[in-house]
Amino acid sequence: MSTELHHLSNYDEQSVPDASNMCFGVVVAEWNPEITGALLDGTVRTLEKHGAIPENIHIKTVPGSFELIYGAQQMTKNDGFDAIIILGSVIKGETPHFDYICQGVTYGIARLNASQNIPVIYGLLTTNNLQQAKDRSGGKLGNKGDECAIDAIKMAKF
Ligand code: RBF
Repeated sequence: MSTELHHLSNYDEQSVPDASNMCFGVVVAEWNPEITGALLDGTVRTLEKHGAIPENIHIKTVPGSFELIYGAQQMTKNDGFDAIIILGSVIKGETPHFDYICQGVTYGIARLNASQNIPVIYGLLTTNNLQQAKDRSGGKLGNKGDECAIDAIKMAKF
């Protein structure tokens, strides 16, 4: 669920499996680095909080959110990963690019989930402005990166 009131870092810790034997791939977009860096911090911190060891968290960057599809697809070829997380931030501008990029990434990641054997967790912030992105990357609504880490652990266990 993603509503304005949903706090992204609140979850039931008891419901989260132990991640100490799990291996994760994380693909991060370089656009809006202040936001995606904060998403990555939240993701790594939360994976480690639940037992993941740093050597088992493999991070790659891609130029922009559209490239998250290719980055994630390449990671699905690695049998060693239990889950993959994509992290990006698309902020609405004055051209229709926002809609095209958001739809493209959403469709691309959905396709990977339906066609590959590794869950790909969707950590794409799609916001109308920078403040909304800050609110969801460690601000007043928590950190989408925390949520993605929890979802990745749960889906790895699934
Ligand atoms: N990538 C992002 O991750 N976030 C953005 O907000 C974003 N805005 C873009 C706006 C325009 C007008 C263009 C042309 C690209 C934008 N991109 C953005 C980059 C896009 O995801 C991709 O890296 C490039 O289009 C190259 O394939």
